[in-house]
Amino acid sequence: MTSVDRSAFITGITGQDGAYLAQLLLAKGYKVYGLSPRRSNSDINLARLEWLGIARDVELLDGDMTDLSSLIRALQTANPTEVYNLAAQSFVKTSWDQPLLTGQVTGLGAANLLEAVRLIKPDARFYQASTSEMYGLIQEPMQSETTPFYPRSPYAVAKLYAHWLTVNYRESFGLFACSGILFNHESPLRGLEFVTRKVTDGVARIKLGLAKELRLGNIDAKRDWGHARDYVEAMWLMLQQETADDFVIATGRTTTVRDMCKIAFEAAGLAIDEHLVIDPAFFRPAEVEVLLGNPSKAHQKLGWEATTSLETMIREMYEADLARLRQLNH
Ligand code: NAP
Ligand code: F7E
Repeated sequence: MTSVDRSAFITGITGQDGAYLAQLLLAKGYKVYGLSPRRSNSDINLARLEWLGIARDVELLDGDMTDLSSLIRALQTANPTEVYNLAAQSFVKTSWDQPLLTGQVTGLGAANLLEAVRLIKPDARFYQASTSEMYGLIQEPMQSETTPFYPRSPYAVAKLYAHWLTVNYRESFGLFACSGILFNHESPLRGLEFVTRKVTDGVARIKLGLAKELRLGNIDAKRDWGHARDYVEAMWLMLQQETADDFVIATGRTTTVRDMCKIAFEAAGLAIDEHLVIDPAFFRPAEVEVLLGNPSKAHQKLGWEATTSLETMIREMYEADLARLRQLNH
Protein backbone atom coordinates (compact mmCIF):
# COMPACT_ATOMS: atom_id res chain seq x y z
CA MET A 1 0.00 0.00 0.00
CA THR A 2 1.41 3.41 -0.93
CA SER A 3 1.22 6.28 1.52
CA VAL A 4 -1.53 8.02 -0.51
CA ASP A 5 -3.77 4.97 -0.02
CA ARG A 6 -3.47 5.28 3.72
CA SER A 7 -6.04 7.26 5.62
CA ALA A 8 -6.74 7.60 9.31
CA PHE A 9 -9.80 8.56 11.33
CA ILE A 10 -8.93 9.99 14.74
CA THR A 11 -11.47 10.58 17.51
CA GLY A 12 -10.20 13.13 20.03
CA ILE A 13 -8.16 14.88 17.33
CA THR A 14 -8.49 18.23 19.15
CA GLY A 15 -6.91 16.80 22.32
CA GLN A 16 -3.22 16.54 23.21
CA ASP A 17 -2.56 13.11 21.67
CA GLY A 18 -4.92 13.63 18.74
CA ALA A 19 -3.00 16.71 17.63
CA TYR A 20 0.43 15.02 17.84
CA LEU A 21 -0.86 11.86 16.16
CA ALA A 22 -2.40 13.88 13.31
CA GLN A 23 0.96 15.63 12.86
CA LEU A 24 2.80 12.30 12.75
CA LEU A 25 0.38 10.72 10.24
CA LEU A 26 0.36 13.79 7.96
CA ALA A 27 4.16 13.64 7.88
CA LYS A 28 3.89 9.99 6.81
CA GLY A 29 1.60 10.96 3.91
CA TYR A 30 -1.75 9.88 5.38
CA LYS A 31 -5.02 11.57 4.61
CA VAL A 32 -6.21 12.47 8.13
CA TYR A 33 -9.84 12.79 9.24
CA GLY A 34 -10.90 13.75 12.74
CA LEU A 35 -14.15 13.52 14.66
CA SER A 36 -15.37 16.93 15.71
CA PRO A 37 -18.07 17.12 18.40
CA ARG A 38 -20.24 20.24 18.37
CA ARG A 39 -18.72 22.93 20.60
CA SER A 40 -19.73 26.60 20.81
CA ASN A 41 -16.08 27.70 20.69
CA SER A 42 -14.72 25.80 17.70
CA ASP A 43 -11.94 28.38 17.20
CA ILE A 44 -10.51 27.74 20.68
CA ASN A 45 -11.08 24.04 20.25
CA LEU A 46 -8.69 23.95 17.29
CA ALA A 47 -5.92 25.62 19.32
CA ARG A 48 -3.68 22.54 19.55
CA LEU A 49 -3.92 21.80 15.82
CA GLU A 50 -3.19 25.49 15.17
CA TRP A 51 -0.18 25.41 17.52
CA LEU A 52 1.27 22.56 15.45
CA GLY A 53 0.38 24.40 12.22
CA ILE A 54 -1.82 21.58 10.87
CA ALA A 55 -5.41 22.79 11.46
CA ARG A 56 -6.00 23.23 7.74
CA ASP A 57 -4.39 19.93 6.79
CA VAL A 58 -6.90 17.66 8.53
CA GLU A 59 -10.53 17.13 7.57
CA LEU A 60 -12.98 17.36 10.45
CA LEU A 61 -16.21 15.38 10.41
CA ASP A 62 -19.12 16.22 12.71
CA GLY A 63 -19.97 13.64 15.31
CA ASP A 64 -19.97 12.63 18.94
CA MET A 65 -18.83 9.45 20.70
CA THR A 66 -22.26 9.11 22.29
CA ASP A 67 -24.07 9.17 18.92
CA LEU A 68 -23.60 5.91 16.99
CA SER A 69 -25.28 7.24 13.85
CA SER A 70 -22.81 10.12 13.63
CA LEU A 71 -19.89 7.68 13.92
CA ILE A 72 -21.35 5.52 11.15
CA ARG A 73 -21.69 8.55 8.87
CA ALA A 74 -18.18 9.76 9.66
CA LEU A 75 -16.69 6.34 8.88
CA GLN A 76 -18.67 6.13 5.63
CA THR A 77 -17.18 9.47 4.57
CA ALA A 78 -13.62 8.81 5.70
CA ASN A 79 -13.42 5.14 4.69
CA PRO A 80 -10.15 4.93 6.68
CA THR A 81 -7.54 2.19 6.73
CA GLU A 82 -6.77 3.03 10.39
CA VAL A 83 -9.03 4.18 13.23
CA TYR A 84 -7.61 5.68 16.43
CA ASN A 85 -10.02 6.04 19.35
CA LEU A 86 -8.52 8.81 21.50
CA ALA A 87 -11.75 10.59 22.52
CA ALA A 88 -12.59 10.50 26.21
CA GLN A 89 -13.60 12.45 29.26
CA SER A 90 -9.99 11.98 30.33
CA PHE A 91 -9.61 13.95 33.57
CA VAL A 92 -9.65 11.45 36.44
CA LYS A 93 -10.83 13.91 39.13
CA THR A 94 -13.85 14.99 37.06
CA SER A 95 -14.91 11.38 36.69
CA TRP A 96 -16.15 11.33 40.31
CA ASP A 97 -18.30 14.41 39.62
CA GLN A 98 -19.53 13.19 36.22
CA PRO A 99 -19.41 9.39 36.44
CA LEU A 100 -22.31 8.80 34.04
CA LEU A 101 -20.95 11.12 31.36
CA THR A 102 -17.54 9.51 31.76
CA GLY A 103 -19.10 6.08 31.35
CA GLN A 104 -21.03 7.16 28.28
CA VAL A 105 -18.13 8.88 26.47
CA THR A 106 -15.08 6.95 27.67
CA GLY A 107 -16.70 3.50 28.01
CA LEU A 108 -19.79 3.21 25.80
CA GLY A 109 -18.28 5.65 23.29
CA ALA A 110 -15.65 3.02 22.51
CA ALA A 111 -18.44 0.44 22.10
CA ASN A 112 -20.19 2.77 19.65
CA LEU A 113 -17.02 3.17 17.62
CA LEU A 114 -16.21 -0.55 17.61
CA GLU A 115 -19.75 -1.24 16.40
CA ALA A 116 -19.43 1.39 13.67
CA VAL A 117 -16.12 -0.15 12.54
CA ARG A 118 -17.63 -3.63 12.58
CA LEU A 119 -20.58 -2.46 10.47
CA ILE A 120 -18.87 -0.04 8.05
CA LYS A 121 -15.15 -0.82 7.82
CA PRO A 122 -14.32 -4.18 9.45
CA ASP A 123 -10.95 -4.38 7.65
CA ALA A 124 -9.76 -1.07 9.20
CA ARG A 125 -7.10 -1.37 11.89
CA PHE A 126 -8.32 -0.10 15.26
CA TYR A 127 -6.41 1.49 18.13
CA GLN A 128 -7.94 1.92 21.61
CA ALA A 129 -6.40 4.44 24.04
CA SER A 130 -6.19 2.32 27.19
CA THR A 131 -4.48 3.61 30.30
CA SER A 132 -2.20 2.78 33.23
CA GLU A 133 -5.06 4.03 35.45
CA MET A 134 -6.57 0.54 34.93
CA TYR A 135 -3.83 -0.81 37.27
CA GLY A 136 -5.02 1.59 40.00
CA LEU A 137 -4.31 -0.16 43.28
CA ILE A 138 -1.27 -1.86 41.84
CA GLN A 139 -0.99 -5.64 42.08
CA GLU A 140 2.68 -5.76 41.03
CA PRO A 141 5.44 -3.19 41.67
CA MET A 142 6.13 -2.86 37.92
CA GLN A 143 3.10 -3.15 35.66
CA SER A 144 3.16 -5.09 32.39
CA GLU A 145 0.57 -6.48 29.96
CA THR A 146 -0.03 -9.43 32.32
CA THR A 147 -0.48 -7.46 35.56
CA PRO A 148 -4.06 -7.74 36.93
CA PHE A 149 -6.14 -4.55 36.84
CA TYR A 150 -7.70 -2.80 39.87
CA PRO A 151 -9.32 0.47 38.72
CA ARG A 152 -9.70 3.23 41.33
CA SER A 153 -11.93 5.84 39.63
CA PRO A 154 -15.04 5.96 37.43
CA TYR A 155 -12.65 6.97 34.61
CA ALA A 156 -10.53 3.87 35.07
CA VAL A 157 -13.62 1.64 35.31
CA ALA A 158 -14.92 3.08 32.01
CA LYS A 159 -11.52 2.59 30.37
CA LEU A 160 -11.36 -1.01 31.60
CA TYR A 161 -14.71 -1.72 29.88
CA ALA A 162 -13.41 -0.18 26.64
CA HIS A 163 -10.15 -2.14 26.96
CA TRP A 164 -11.81 -5.52 27.36
CA LEU A 165 -14.34 -4.74 24.62
CA THR A 166 -11.43 -4.07 22.26
CA VAL A 167 -9.89 -7.43 23.17
CA ASN A 168 -13.31 -9.05 22.81
CA TYR A 169 -13.98 -7.63 19.33
CA ARG A 170 -10.57 -8.89 18.25
CA GLU A 171 -11.36 -12.38 19.55
CA SER A 172 -15.05 -12.45 18.54
CA PHE A 173 -15.06 -10.81 15.12
CA GLY A 174 -11.42 -10.95 14.06
CA LEU A 175 -11.04 -7.15 14.03
CA PHE A 176 -7.45 -5.93 13.91
CA ALA A 177 -7.98 -4.19 17.25
CA CYS A 178 -5.07 -3.12 19.48
CA SER A 179 -5.05 -1.61 22.91
CA GLY A 180 -2.20 0.63 23.99
CA ILE A 181 -1.88 0.74 27.77
CA LEU A 182 -0.21 4.13 27.95
CA PHE A 183 1.27 5.56 31.13
CA ASN A 184 1.04 9.32 31.75
CA HIS A 185 2.39 11.39 28.89
CA GLU A 186 2.60 15.14 28.76
CA SER A 187 3.69 18.05 26.56
CA PRO A 188 3.15 21.79 26.11
CA LEU A 189 -0.25 20.75 24.64
CA ARG A 190 -1.37 19.05 27.88
CA GLY A 191 -4.62 20.35 29.40
CA LEU A 192 -4.07 22.92 32.18
CA GLU A 193 -5.91 20.80 34.76
CA PHE A 194 -3.37 17.92 34.67
CA VAL A 195 -0.64 18.16 37.26
CA THR A 196 2.47 18.62 35.07
CA ARG A 197 0.94 21.44 33.03
CA LYS A 198 -0.65 22.97 36.14
CA VAL A 199 2.85 23.06 37.63
CA THR A 200 4.69 24.45 34.58
CA ASP A 201 1.98 27.06 33.98
CA GLY A 202 1.85 27.91 37.70
CA VAL A 203 5.63 28.26 38.02
CA ALA A 204 5.74 30.45 34.90
CA ARG A 205 3.03 32.69 36.42
CA ILE A 206 5.02 33.04 39.64
CA LYS A 207 8.16 33.82 37.65
CA LEU A 208 6.33 36.62 35.79
CA GLY A 209 4.79 38.04 38.99
CA LEU A 210 1.27 36.97 37.92
CA ALA A 211 0.82 34.63 40.92
CA LYS A 212 2.43 34.06 44.30
CA GLU A 213 1.63 30.43 45.07
CA LEU A 214 0.94 27.06 43.49
CA ARG A 215 -1.75 24.95 45.19
CA LEU A 216 -1.55 21.16 44.78
CA GLY A 217 -3.04 18.02 46.34
CA ASN A 218 -1.20 14.74 46.95
CA ILE A 219 2.42 15.46 46.03
CA ASP A 220 3.55 12.03 47.28
CA ALA A 221 1.81 10.32 44.34
CA LYS A 222 4.26 8.78 41.85
CA ARG A 223 3.85 8.60 38.10
CA ASP A 224 5.76 7.21 35.12
CA TRP A 225 5.80 10.31 32.89
CA GLY A 226 6.81 10.39 29.22
CA HIS A 227 6.41 12.78 26.28
CA ALA A 228 3.23 12.62 24.14
CA ARG A 229 5.25 13.04 20.92
CA ASP A 230 7.06 9.75 21.67
CA TYR A 231 3.86 7.96 22.69
CA VAL A 232 1.82 8.64 19.53
CA GLU A 233 4.61 6.96 17.55
CA ALA A 234 3.91 3.79 19.57
CA MET A 235 0.19 3.98 18.67
CA TRP A 236 1.06 4.03 14.99
CA LEU A 237 3.63 1.23 15.33
CA MET A 238 1.00 -1.05 16.96
CA LEU A 239 -1.19 -0.79 13.85
CA GLN A 240 1.73 -1.63 11.50
CA GLN A 241 2.35 -5.11 12.99
CA GLU A 242 1.34 -8.43 11.41
CA THR A 243 -1.03 -9.30 14.23
CA ALA A 244 -3.08 -7.17 16.59
CA ASP A 245 -1.90 -7.13 20.20
CA ASP A 246 -1.86 -5.02 23.39
CA PHE A 247 1.21 -3.12 24.62
CA VAL A 248 2.33 -1.20 27.68
CA ILE A 249 3.93 2.13 26.73
CA ALA A 250 5.98 3.70 29.52
CA THR A 251 9.44 4.97 30.43
CA GLY A 252 10.23 2.50 33.25
CA ARG A 253 11.00 5.35 35.69
CA THR A 254 8.67 6.70 38.38
CA THR A 255 8.88 10.10 40.11
CA THR A 256 6.86 11.83 42.83
CA VAL A 257 4.74 14.88 42.01
CA ARG A 258 7.00 16.71 44.50
CA ASP A 259 10.19 15.88 42.56
CA MET A 260 8.53 16.75 39.23
CA CYS A 261 7.64 20.14 40.77
CA LYS A 262 11.24 20.66 41.88
CA ILE A 263 12.38 20.34 38.26
CA ALA A 264 10.00 23.14 37.22
CA PHE A 265 10.93 25.45 40.13
CA GLU A 266 14.64 24.86 39.46
CA ALA A 267 14.15 25.71 35.76
CA ALA A 268 12.66 29.04 36.91
CA GLY A 269 15.36 29.67 39.52
CA LEU A 270 12.69 29.79 42.26
CA ALA A 271 12.58 28.17 45.74
CA ILE A 272 9.80 25.57 45.88
CA ASP A 273 9.21 25.99 49.66
CA GLU A 274 8.34 29.67 49.24
CA HIS A 275 5.49 29.02 46.80
CA LEU A 276 4.05 25.48 47.06
CA VAL A 277 0.86 25.16 49.16
CA ILE A 278 -0.92 21.86 49.86
CA ASP A 279 -4.67 22.24 49.36
CA PRO A 280 -7.05 19.39 50.36
CA ALA A 281 -9.43 20.51 47.58
CA PHE A 282 -7.13 18.74 45.12
CA PHE A 283 -7.09 15.37 46.92
CA ARG A 284 -9.14 12.59 45.32
CA PRO A 285 -11.76 10.24 46.84
CA ALA A 286 -9.44 7.32 45.97
CA GLU A 287 -5.86 7.77 44.86
CA VAL A 288 -3.57 5.83 42.56
CA GLU A 289 -0.45 6.16 44.71
CA VAL A 290 2.18 4.82 42.35
CA LEU A 291 2.52 3.69 38.74
CA LEU A 292 5.60 2.25 37.06
CA GLY A 293 5.36 0.65 33.63
CA ASN A 294 7.43 -2.13 32.08
CA PRO A 295 7.81 -1.29 28.36
CA SER A 296 9.91 -4.42 27.50
CA LYS A 297 7.32 -5.93 25.14
CA ALA A 298 6.99 -2.68 23.17
CA HIS A 299 10.76 -2.45 23.00
CA GLN A 300 11.16 -6.03 21.74
CA LYS A 301 8.22 -6.23 19.32
CA LEU A 302 7.75 -2.63 18.17
CA GLY A 303 11.33 -1.42 18.54
CA TRP A 304 9.88 1.47 20.54
CA GLU A 305 11.39 3.30 23.50
CA ALA A 306 10.85 6.64 25.19
CA THR A 307 13.38 9.23 24.08
CA THR A 308 12.57 12.28 26.23
CA SER A 309 13.58 12.54 29.89
CA LEU A 310 11.22 14.03 32.47
CA GLU A 311 13.70 16.86 33.07
CA THR A 312 13.84 17.79 29.36
CA MET A 313 10.06 17.61 29.01
CA ILE A 314 9.25 19.71 32.10
CA ARG A 315 11.74 22.36 30.99
CA GLU A 316 10.20 22.38 27.50
CA MET A 317 6.71 22.79 29.03
CA TYR A 318 7.87 25.55 31.38
CA GLU A 319 9.55 27.49 28.54
CA ALA A 320 6.42 27.17 26.38
CA ASP A 321 4.21 28.44 29.22
CA LEU A 322 6.58 31.30 29.94
CA ALA A 323 6.53 32.38 26.27
CA ARG A 324 2.74 32.06 26.04
CA LEU A 325 2.12 34.06 29.24
CA ARG A 326 4.60 36.77 28.21
CA GLN A 327 2.77 37.17 24.91
CA LEU A 328 -0.67 37.22 26.58
CA ASN A 329 0.40 39.83 29.11
CA HIS A 330 2.10 42.17 26.67
P1 NAP B 1 -7.52 15.04 26.02
O1 NAP B 1 -6.50 16.07 25.72
O2 NAP B 1 -8.41 15.21 27.20
O3 NAP B 1 -8.43 14.89 24.69
C1 NAP B 1 -9.67 14.25 24.73
C2 NAP B 1 -10.35 14.39 23.38
O4 NAP B 1 -11.63 13.73 23.42
C3 NAP B 1 -10.64 15.85 22.95
O5 NAP B 1 -10.37 16.01 21.59
C4 NAP B 1 -12.14 15.98 23.21
O6 NAP B 1 -12.78 16.94 22.39
C5 NAP B 1 -12.60 14.58 22.82
N1 NAP B 1 -13.95 14.30 23.33
C6 NAP B 1 -14.39 14.42 24.61
N2 NAP B 1 -15.70 14.08 24.66
C7 NAP B 1 -16.07 13.72 23.41
C8 NAP B 1 -17.29 13.29 22.84
N3 NAP B 1 -18.39 13.12 23.58
N4 NAP B 1 -17.33 13.02 21.51
C9 NAP B 1 -16.22 13.20 20.74
N5 NAP B 1 -15.03 13.62 21.23
C10 NAP B 1 -14.96 13.87 22.55
O7 NAP B 1 -6.83 13.60 26.17
P2 NAP B 1 -5.35 13.13 25.75
O8 NAP B 1 -4.43 13.41 26.88
O9 NAP B 1 -5.04 13.60 24.40
O10 NAP B 1 -5.54 11.55 25.74
C11 NAP B 1 -5.99 10.87 24.57
C12 NAP B 1 -6.65 9.55 24.97
O11 NAP B 1 -5.69 8.73 25.63
C13 NAP B 1 -7.81 9.69 25.94
O12 NAP B 1 -8.74 8.66 25.62
C14 NAP B 1 -7.20 9.43 27.30
O13 NAP B 1 -8.17 8.95 28.20
C15 NAP B 1 -6.17 8.39 26.93
N6 NAP B 1 -4.96 8.34 27.77
C16 NAP B 1 -4.25 9.49 28.01
C17 NAP B 1 -3.09 9.42 28.74
C18 NAP B 1 -2.26 10.66 29.01
O14 NAP B 1 -1.40 10.61 29.90
N7 NAP B 1 -2.44 11.75 28.26
C19 NAP B 1 -2.63 8.17 29.21
C20 NAP B 1 -3.37 7.02 28.90
C21 NAP B 1 -4.52 7.12 28.16
P3 NAP B 1 -12.91 18.48 22.88
O15 NAP B 1 -11.55 19.05 22.71
O16 NAP B 1 -13.92 19.05 21.96
O17 NAP B 1 -13.36 18.43 24.30
O1 F7E C 1 -2.61 13.56 38.23
C1 F7E C 1 -1.67 14.22 41.73
C2 F7E C 1 -2.94 13.43 41.46
O2 F7E C 1 -4.39 14.67 36.87
C3 F7E C 1 -1.38 12.92 38.48
C4 F7E C 1 -4.80 11.34 32.59
O3 F7E C 1 -4.22 11.68 31.36
O4 F7E C 1 -2.91 10.03 33.20
C5 F7E C 1 -3.72 11.11 33.62
O5 F7E C 1 -4.34 10.82 34.86
C6 F7E C 1 -1.15 12.78 39.99
C7 F7E C 1 -2.36 12.21 40.75
O6 F7E C 1 -3.10 12.68 35.94
C8 F7E C 1 -2.65 17.69 41.92
O7 F7E C 1 -3.63 13.16 42.68
C9 F7E C 1 -1.48 16.30 43.11
O8 F7E C 1 -1.91 11.28 41.70
O9 F7E C 1 -1.97 14.82 36.13
P1 F7E C 1 -3.04 14.03 36.76
P2 F7E C 1 -3.70 11.23 36.28
O10 F7E C 1 -4.80 11.29 37.25
O11 F7E C 1 -2.55 10.33 36.59
C10 F7E C 1 -3.60 8.77 33.05
C11 F7E C 1 -2.60 7.75 32.57
C12 F7E C 1 -4.82 8.89 32.20
O12 F7E C 1 -5.21 7.95 31.53
C13 F7E C 1 -5.66 10.09 32.41
O13 F7E C 1 -6.53 10.31 31.30
O14 F7E C 1 -0.93 14.08 40.52
N1 F7E C 1 -1.91 15.64 42.01
N2 F7E C 1 -1.92 17.56 43.08
C14 F7E C 1 -2.63 16.47 41.26
N3 F7E C 1 -3.25 16.27 40.07
C15 F7E C 1 -3.90 17.35 39.53
N4 F7E C 1 -4.51 17.18 38.33
N5 F7E C 1 -3.95 18.55 40.15
C16 F7E C 1 -3.34 18.79 41.36
O15 F7E C 1 -3.42 19.89 41.90
